[in-house]
Amino acid sequence: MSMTNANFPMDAEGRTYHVGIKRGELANRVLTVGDPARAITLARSLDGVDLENTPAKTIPANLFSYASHRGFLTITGTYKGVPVSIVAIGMGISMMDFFVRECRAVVDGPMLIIRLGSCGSLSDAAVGDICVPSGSYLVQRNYDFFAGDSDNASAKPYHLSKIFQADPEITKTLVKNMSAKLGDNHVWSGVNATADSFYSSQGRQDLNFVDANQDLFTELVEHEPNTMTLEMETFTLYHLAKTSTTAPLGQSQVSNGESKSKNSIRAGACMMVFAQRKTNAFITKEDVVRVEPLAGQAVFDSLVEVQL
Ligand code: DUR
Repeated sequence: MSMTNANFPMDAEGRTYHVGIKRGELANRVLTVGDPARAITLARSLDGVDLENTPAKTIPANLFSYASHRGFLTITGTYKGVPVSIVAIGMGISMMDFFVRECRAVVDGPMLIIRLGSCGSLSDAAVGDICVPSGSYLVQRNYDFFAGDSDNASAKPYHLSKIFQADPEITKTLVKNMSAKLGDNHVWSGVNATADSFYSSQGRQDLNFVDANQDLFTELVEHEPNTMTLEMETFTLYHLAKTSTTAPLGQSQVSNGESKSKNSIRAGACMMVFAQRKTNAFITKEDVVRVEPLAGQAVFDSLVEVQL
């Protein structure tokens, strides 16, 4: 595929460089996940799917879908009559950045984006429970600390950012709808920490590397006592929602000398606890199969309930 415009590459059809979608293929309301298999499972809850004749792991034939060459999968249909998309993005803050920016570029008007992911739990939330973070900060390896120079005596091995907030209405709606599907005692509120590694910056011990992360959990709780979850994407979603402008594509956000205050993206997130970091328990396949579709329906219910 040949691209034009090095600043924001698109092909002749108007497809973005990595997610590969073009105008008209994505709804204003988007559920994003990591795993493409999860996207396909959740697509079974969309309108008009012939469940009997659609084998598991197969994208329902009545829905639009596009798999990009960089591993993004987009599925678009309707839920309770309202247009929605599901986008699987893989893992990590870079993939979230590709997804949010490229989707924003091909959709007109305001957008609602909700992530349904998995996480490690630092609170009492058990494997299979759902956490709905009202905010997220970033845990970033301080690369300079590991340079081996002598001038890092006072530096910390991990940077902890400020907290960026989810959209409060989306968070509230998610908690309500998750509780309806899974029961109040399986739904948790608090703050998420997004890490730039599954390993070092999530406090996992790996003797093959110098990670200086033995005290990381204590530092996270000192930074934010409500720290509940660790994962790898949500901070970037909340951060980009907060910095989204209302300027149409190609128009400067500061065209009149003032930055626009109203954001065009409102975001929320929820995650299934896969790893209980205090007890070291890990989720079973049966629990994933049970929780995933219910959590997906709660997200779709929230996406269509909140006004654009
Ligand atoms: N994840 C974590 N940490 C965990 C469990 C799940 O980062 O302990 C999420 C984020 C990432 C993927 O997308 O799952 C890594 O397995």
